[in-house]
Amino acid sequence: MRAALYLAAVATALLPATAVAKIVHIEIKDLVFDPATATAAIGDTIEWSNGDFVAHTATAKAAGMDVMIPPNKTASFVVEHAGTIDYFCRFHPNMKGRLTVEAQ
Ligand SMILES: [Cu+2]
Repeated sequence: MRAALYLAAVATALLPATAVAKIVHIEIKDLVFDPATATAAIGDTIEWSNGDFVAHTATAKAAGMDVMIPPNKTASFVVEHAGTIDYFCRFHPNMKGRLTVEAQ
């Protein structure tokens, strides 16, 4: 029991507070990403919820991200690099979004 408590304490101490990844939610409704611009940190999960009856994608203008989001489903992507990701929907190119990924 004592050993278990010790290990738990060590594990907690080894995790920097900033390492707690979060989920950034983006809704899709009526062919719009909402919010259109979002900020995340490296390691965070971006989660798109598609409220439309048609499929969408979150596709980076540059390479590195191409997420299919079926109708009435949720899809996610873990951001692993700092920088700006401009993305759009391959099926509806007027749908645009931007992710700003901060180093920490
Ligand atoms: Cu679309």
